[in-house]
Amino acid sequence: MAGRRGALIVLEGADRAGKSTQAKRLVESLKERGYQAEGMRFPERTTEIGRLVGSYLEKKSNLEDHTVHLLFSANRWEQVPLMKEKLRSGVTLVVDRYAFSGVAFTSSKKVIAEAAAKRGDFGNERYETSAFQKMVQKRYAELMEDRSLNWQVIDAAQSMEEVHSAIRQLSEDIIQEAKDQPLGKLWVESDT
Ligand code: ADP
Ligand code: FDM
Ligand code: MG
Repeated sequence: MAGRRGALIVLEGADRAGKSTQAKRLVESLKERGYQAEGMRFPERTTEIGRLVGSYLEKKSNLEDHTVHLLFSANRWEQVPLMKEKLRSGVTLVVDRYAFSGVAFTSSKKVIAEAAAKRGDFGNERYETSAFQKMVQKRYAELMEDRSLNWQVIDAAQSMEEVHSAIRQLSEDIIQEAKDQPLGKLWVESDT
């Protein structure tokens, strides 16, 4: 049956940009406006794979870099059947981080390992150092050069309300646009 699928809306950005706050508000306001919408996050720490990732992020365990990259990836793939089912049934998914975090964070590791180790932390989890976050931001900027990905950039330095209304407007537009598009092009075999 053609049409009426939900949109896949992914929020990406450096730590503390406001992604989790905005994802929650977006789901609430879309629902108030009569859309079917649900939130998701990655890593999804409640699955078996997610618990391994969570423990790594909390520095309770150490994992080899390729291994943890693939666990982040597996943690997304294990949700794909559910995501497709929801999108097909008309639910718009608001996702707090996705594969772009996978690329931006893993590819920052090689470059930054030494510099980051010398600097003070600004959070408790792995990757929460200013040097690392700076590198991640640079990687996001490089990823956004690929125009086919349909990125929309929102200035996260604005007030919560301003950011929210910008995201909501863009989301309503994309929900209309996505409605009649096939799901096929959202996932390809080469996705990380
Ligand atoms: P992220 O999920 O990107 O790491 P959060 O949504 O957890 O970011 O927000 C990080 C912190 O910044 C929280 O304390 C939140 O209340 C605050 N915050 C979020 N958005 C804004 C904003 N636009 N202006 C000021 N503070 C914000
Ligand atoms: N992260 C997240 C990765 O390194 N790779 C990934 O594929 C994903 C989805 O995990 F530091 C990192 C990004 C961030 C951490 O933190 C998750 P939050 O606060 O739960 O977003
Ligand atoms: Mg968050």
